[in-house]
Amino acid sequence: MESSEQRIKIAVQKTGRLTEHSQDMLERCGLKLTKSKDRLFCYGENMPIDLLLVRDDDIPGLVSEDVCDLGIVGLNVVEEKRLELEAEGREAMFSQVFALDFGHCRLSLAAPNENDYVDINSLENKRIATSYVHLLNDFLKKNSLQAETVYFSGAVEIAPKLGKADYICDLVSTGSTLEANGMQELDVLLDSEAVIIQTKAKLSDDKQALVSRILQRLDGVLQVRESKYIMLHAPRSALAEIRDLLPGSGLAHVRTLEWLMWQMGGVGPMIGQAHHFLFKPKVDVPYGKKRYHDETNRLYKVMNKRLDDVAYLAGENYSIADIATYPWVARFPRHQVDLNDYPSVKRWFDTVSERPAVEKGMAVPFLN
Ligand code: PRT
Ligand code: ZN
Repeated sequence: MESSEQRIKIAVQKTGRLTEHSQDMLERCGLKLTKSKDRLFCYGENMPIDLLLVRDDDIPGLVSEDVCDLGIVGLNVVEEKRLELEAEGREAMFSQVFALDFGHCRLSLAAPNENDYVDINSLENKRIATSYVHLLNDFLKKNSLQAETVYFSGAVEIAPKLGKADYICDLVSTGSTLEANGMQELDVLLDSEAVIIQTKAKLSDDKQALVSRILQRLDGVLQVRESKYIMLHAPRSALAEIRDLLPGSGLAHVRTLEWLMWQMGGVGPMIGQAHHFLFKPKVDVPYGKKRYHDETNRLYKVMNKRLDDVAYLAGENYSIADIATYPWVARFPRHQVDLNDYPSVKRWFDTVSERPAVEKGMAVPFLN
């Protein structure tokens, strides 16, 4: 049997936002895991690799102190630890290997909706609540700003309400926590996602070979994920553009999916029925005509209201939600809607119609 020194130890979050993804990625690398009874470890059954299940904040330290060889943790935590060690005059004994494309969030400055923030200079002499003291101080120092950092270990968003701070500096992903607390995001200090870090301590040749193998497999898992986009029959060169159409995280992601689902559950099926009853029907069914014509108009009302406020369905950017909805709206004569009754839909329709790719797509002959 191998001694525990020959096994690779990877520190991963015990319970939290990164837990499931971290284990999932390692399992995709072919690692079969069993949890220990005390739930502090996962043993690799088919490879000499074990997971140490810990609080995310402890991960950079465990890797730095060579208790673990690798760690999976948010870049926000890694950078905070690196700056903390630096402040103590110590070097971080870990290096960041690569990003893992999950756990996306950003460390942002935010304030209650009524604020007089213009730019970062507005922070001068203000109080800022955060759990990320080192990252915030580093940002202030780099911008030659004087401000008071107020440490909060959690629930940073309530600091202004408690009168403890003017601004906050906290992680944001969808933005809904800020919204629910009547706050707005002002500036981004750091874009973060889960990363894998490796100890700087020298490993035995066997261990280093194993570490290299696992890193190589992780990289492979990431590439397979990318190739899923390519399976949409899109060339690799179009990847970035496709990602913009279906944003991978944050509020834009949620809104895009919401409006795409709205198209799939409402526009497609209901307007499809309207066409069935209204356009060259084989049998005249007044009930069906009225039911689906009314429903179509209701959907147009929803769409018009949305487009009163934003340029495109998902927000300020063109997305897959517009691409999915546009061809239905383009058949407005078939479902007997006058676009002039819905001015914002008309404005959106005209804008989208002018896109060269849309023109090209709509020029493909339509056969019914
Ligand atoms: O117990 P332990 O210390 O391990 O867990 P934890 O509570 O410190 O961490 P956890 O599980 O909340 O987050 C782990 C890591 O996930 C973080 O270090 C980030 O790298 C990443 N991550 C991604 C996030 C978020 N998104 C996130 N939205 N971490 C925290 N949040 C919080 C944020 O602090 C705020 O309170 O969620 C709220 C905002 O979310 P939205 O979606 O409303 O904007
Ligand atoms: Zn934590």
